[in-house]
Amino acid sequence: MKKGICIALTVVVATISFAVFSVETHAETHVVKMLNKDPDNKKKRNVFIPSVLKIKPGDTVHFVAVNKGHNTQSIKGMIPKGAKTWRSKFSKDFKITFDKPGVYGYRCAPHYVLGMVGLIVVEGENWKANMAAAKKVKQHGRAKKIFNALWRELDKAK
Ligand SMILES: [Cu+2]
Repeated sequence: MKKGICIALTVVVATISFAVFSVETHAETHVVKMLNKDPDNKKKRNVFIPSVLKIKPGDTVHFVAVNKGHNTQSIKGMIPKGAKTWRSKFSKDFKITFDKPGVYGYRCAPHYVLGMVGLIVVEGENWKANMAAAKKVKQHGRAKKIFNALWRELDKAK
C-alpha cells in the first residue's frame, strides 16, 4: 500500500514538474529598450533596441523605459487583422503578449517623425499575410527612411 502511494506521488510530482517546465520553455519574454541614444551608434537618437524582433506566438515583449519621454503604440494598418492595438503611457515600462502571427509596426508617439519606430514579427502560420499591407502604409518624416531599413533587415533575417 505504501509503495503504491509512493509511486502515485512520484507520478504526480513528475507531471507537475513537466508541466511547469513546458510552460517555462514555451513562452519567452523579450526586452525592447526605449532609448535616447543607440549605445552602439551615438548618432542614432530616439531608438527602440532591437528595432526588429522575431518572436513566437504566446511570447511577451517587455518595453523597458530606460530613458524618459518615450512610449510604444501600434500603427494603424500595420498589425494583422483582428490583432489588438496597444498604446503605452509615456516614460513607463509596458508588457504585451502576442498571440496572432503576423507583422506588427509600432512607434513612439513624440519621436515618430524622428524615426523612432520598430517591427515585431510573430512567427507562425501565414505570418507574412499582412506584410504587403503594412509596407503600403504611408510613413512621414524620418520614419519612412527607418521603416525602409527595417524591412530590409527583416528580409535579411529570413
Ligand atoms: Cu521616443
